[in-house]
Amino acid sequence: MVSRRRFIAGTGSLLGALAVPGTAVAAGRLTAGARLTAGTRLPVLVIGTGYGGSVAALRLAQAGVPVHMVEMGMEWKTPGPDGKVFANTTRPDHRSFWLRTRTKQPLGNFLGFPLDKDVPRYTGILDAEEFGGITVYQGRGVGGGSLVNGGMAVTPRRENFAAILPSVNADEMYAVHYPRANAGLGVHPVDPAWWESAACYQYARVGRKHAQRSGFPFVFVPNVYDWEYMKREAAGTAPRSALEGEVLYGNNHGKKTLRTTYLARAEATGRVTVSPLHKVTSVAPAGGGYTVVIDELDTTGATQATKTVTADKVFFAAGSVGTSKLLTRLRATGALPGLNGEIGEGWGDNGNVMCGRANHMWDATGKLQASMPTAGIDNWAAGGAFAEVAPLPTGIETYASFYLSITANPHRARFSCDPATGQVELNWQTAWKQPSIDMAKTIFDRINTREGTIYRTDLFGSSRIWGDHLTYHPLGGAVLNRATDNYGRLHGHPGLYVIDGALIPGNTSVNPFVTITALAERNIEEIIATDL
Ligand code: FAE
Repeated sequence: MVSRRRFIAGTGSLLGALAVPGTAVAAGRLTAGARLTAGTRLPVLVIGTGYGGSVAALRLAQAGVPVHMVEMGMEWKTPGPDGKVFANTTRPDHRSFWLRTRTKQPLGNFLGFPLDKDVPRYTGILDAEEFGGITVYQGRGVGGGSLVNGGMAVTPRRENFAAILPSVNADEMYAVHYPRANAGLGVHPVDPAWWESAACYQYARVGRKHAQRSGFPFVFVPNVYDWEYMKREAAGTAPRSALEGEVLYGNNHGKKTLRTTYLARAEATGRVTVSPLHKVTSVAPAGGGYTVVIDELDTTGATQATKTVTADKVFFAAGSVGTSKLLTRLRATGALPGLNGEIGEGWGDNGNVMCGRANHMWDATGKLQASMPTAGIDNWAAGGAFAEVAPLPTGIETYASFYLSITANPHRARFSCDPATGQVELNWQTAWKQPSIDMAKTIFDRINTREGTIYRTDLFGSSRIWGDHLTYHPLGGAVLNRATDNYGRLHGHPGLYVIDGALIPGNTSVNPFVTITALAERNIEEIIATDL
C-alpha cells in the first residue's frame, strides 16, 4: 500500500556497510579484488561503472589491458535490516537516496497525500540531483543507472538515427554495435502469449486498447528483465521482485543489471578491479599520464581518505551529469587547459515528461503491476512523442494509466563553473519543458477525448497534471565530434576519453541505455585498435 510507512534503519546496519571489500596491494600490481592504493600507477582508470564504463572495462580487459574502475556509489551486495539488499519502491529507507535526509520521490504525491518522508543520510542508490530548473535522477553504485532503471531496452528506429548521432555511420551501428550491445545486455522481448493473459500486465493491455482506439501505433519494447523469472514470480514459485514493485531503489531478483552482465564478464577476465565509494575529484596532466585525485567516502558521504594515483589513460564514464560536471570544472579551474569550448554544452533531458490519466471504473489497471515496462505509444513521426506505458505499482487499484513520454524537445542547456568556488551550474529552465508537454498532449489529449477521460491531478502535487520537473535520461555535456573527436577522444589531452551518455547530444528518441552501450562498443573498438 502506498500509505504504508515502514522505518527500518539501525545504526548497526549503517555501519555494517562501511567496509570496502578487498585487500590493499602494492603500486602497479593490481589484481582482481584488490583495493586501490594511493600512489599506484595504472594503465587505465575508468571513472564510473554505468553502461559506458562497463563496456570500456570489458573490452579493454579482453584486449589484455588491466583496468581499474572507480565508483562513487556503493557495491550493493550486503543485505539491509530486512534481509534484502534493496529497498522496496513503496517503502523507501536509508538505502533509497543518495545523501538526503528526506526522500524526493519522482511521484511525490498520491490521492492528495504527500509521499516523501525523512530518512537517515546515507550513500543510497538513487540520486535526485537538483539543479535550478530540473531534478536529474541517477543511479549510484557499482552498475550505475542499471541498478535503478526500468530495464526498457529500446533500439531507436533507424530513420531517427541521423538526428541522434549525425557523425556516426548508421549502417555500422545497426549491423554491428546495436546487436552487440543488445546481446551483451541480455535484452529479450516479453513472451506475447504470456503477456496477453498475465494479471500483472493488465495496465499495459489497457494502455494498448486506449492507444489503438485513438489510432496510435502501439509497440512492444524489449527489456533486460529475466522473463522466465517473472513468470515464476507470477506463478508463485519464486520470490517476487518486479511483481513486488521493486525498481527505483533496486531489484532484489530478476533484473539483469550491469553487475550481472558486462561487469561480471569484465571481472571474470581477472584484469578489472573496482573501488566502490571512491569519487574522482580531479584529473590533471602528469608527465605522459594523468594525476587523478580520488576521495574515499564512508556511508555518510564523508571523506575518509584522499588518494592520488597516476593513470596512463582515463575514461570519463561518470554519466552525462557526472562527466560534464567534472570536465566543466577541470576546464574552468585550468586543471585541463586543453579542453575546448564545447565542454558542458549540448545537454538535454531526452524530452522526459510524465502524466497520468484517470480511467473509468470499467478500465481497471490492476492492483498487481509488474514494474518493468513492456510497451510504448509511438507518435514520434507525427507528434514528436514516444510514450512508455509505465506501471504505477502501488499495490492497490488506482484506475490510473501512467506514462513517461520521451519527446523531441529542442532545448539544450549548458553546464558552467565558477572557478572561485568550483561550483557547477546547469542553466536548464523549467519553462523549457513546454514543448515536451505539447508533444505529449498530441497523444493524451486525443486519447482522453476518445475515451471520455481526464488527466490525473494528484501525482505531482498542487493539482499539477504534468511531471515536468525531472528527467531520468540526462544526455550530453561532452558531445561526440564536438567536445571530443568522432570516437570520444577529448580534444587537447591525448589519453583522455569520454565514453558515456555525455557524448549524446540531448536526445535518443527512445529510452537511452541501449544507444549509450552501442556507442561505447563502437568507440572502444576503434580506441583499442588505434590507441593501445
Ligand atoms: P550511469 O549509468 O549514470 O553511470 C555513471 C556512474 O558514474 C554512476 O554509477 C555514478 O555513481 C558514477 N559517478 C559519477 N560521478 C563520479 C565520480 N566523480 N567519481 C566516481 N564515480 C562517479 O551513466 N534508460 C533506459 O534505456 N531504459 C529505462 O527503462 C530507463 N529507466 C530509468 C529509470 C530511472 C529511475 C533512471 C534514473 C534512469 C533510467 N534510464 C533508463 C536511464 C539510464 O539508466 C541512463 O541513461 C544510463 O544509466 C546512463 O548510462 P551512463 O553510462 O551514461
